[in-house]
Amino acid sequence: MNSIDIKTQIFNKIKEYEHIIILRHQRPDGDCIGSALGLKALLRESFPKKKIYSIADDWSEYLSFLGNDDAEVSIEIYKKSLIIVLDTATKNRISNNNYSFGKELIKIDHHINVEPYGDINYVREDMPATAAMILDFYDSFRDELKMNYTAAVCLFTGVVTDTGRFKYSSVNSNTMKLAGEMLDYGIDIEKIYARLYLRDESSFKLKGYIYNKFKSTENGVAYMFFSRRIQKRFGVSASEASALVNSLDSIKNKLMWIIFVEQEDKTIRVRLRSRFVRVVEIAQKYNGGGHAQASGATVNNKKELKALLKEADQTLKAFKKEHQDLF
Ligand SMILES: [Mn+2]
Repeated sequence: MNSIDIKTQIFNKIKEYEHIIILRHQRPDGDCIGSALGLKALLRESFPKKKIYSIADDWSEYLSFLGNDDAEVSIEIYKKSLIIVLDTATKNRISNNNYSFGKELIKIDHHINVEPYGDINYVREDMPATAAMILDFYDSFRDELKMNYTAAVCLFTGVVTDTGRFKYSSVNSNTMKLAGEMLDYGIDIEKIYARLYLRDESSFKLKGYIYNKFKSTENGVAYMFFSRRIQKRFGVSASEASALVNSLDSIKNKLMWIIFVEQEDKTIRVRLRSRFVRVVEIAQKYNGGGHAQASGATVNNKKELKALLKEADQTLKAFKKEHQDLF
């Protein structure tokens, strides 16, 4: 089915239901909360009589400027609701265990479609952000949908965070045009960026440590391991340490960069990023997945960490051989 047909199908479902519950993934990022609260605001503005909720088990404090989730509702409500799950590749990552009580479920996502768990699955791997998909959805039905300030802040934030501020090749003119249009709703870019990109001093000290201490494999995978001890020494949480993955994103000849963060339970969370070369297949082998060039994984010990690193190195070696024009 082409995308306009799926979008029409989704829009018809939205019109049909009185209750709509919007869900997202665990450990939410800017695109996740931005697209969820953005869609909620868009639908509430457009259909004031409908009951539209966003309900989740966890939250990210730095994104609280986007608004709030709603309180949990009864299972009776779930049973008559349309559930829309955003930005979530697999069922087990949905930040709400009640999703299965919904009457129908729509998956809207831009991660690699390993698990089409919805009654309707609208998955666009070519889109840089779920928020960009919501903006495009709005664009398709703009005669009937009403944008407002809250939705604009949320959707703009979703696009900005998942595109690294419009930096990745999946950004196209439509992404830019629609994100740009959000400025007409009075959003303040300087404030949004201050919320998103200012870091505590401790993060900068740790960044300095990364610049000094990162290592490289033979074929140019830059990487860093953060033990619990280092996290304590710099006074940063595991998620703050993970957020520093892109500190390694602009080193010549290092087309892949990886941050390993030891968790409290001793497992090691892995964030893989790259220019040009795919990393998702590596992540999939280590309990992970995501996007072609931005993925997450988990390894259980140092031995698995080394195996993953070796695989990344070999992938990069093969890639470099085939694409000498890029160097
Ligand atoms: Mn996303």
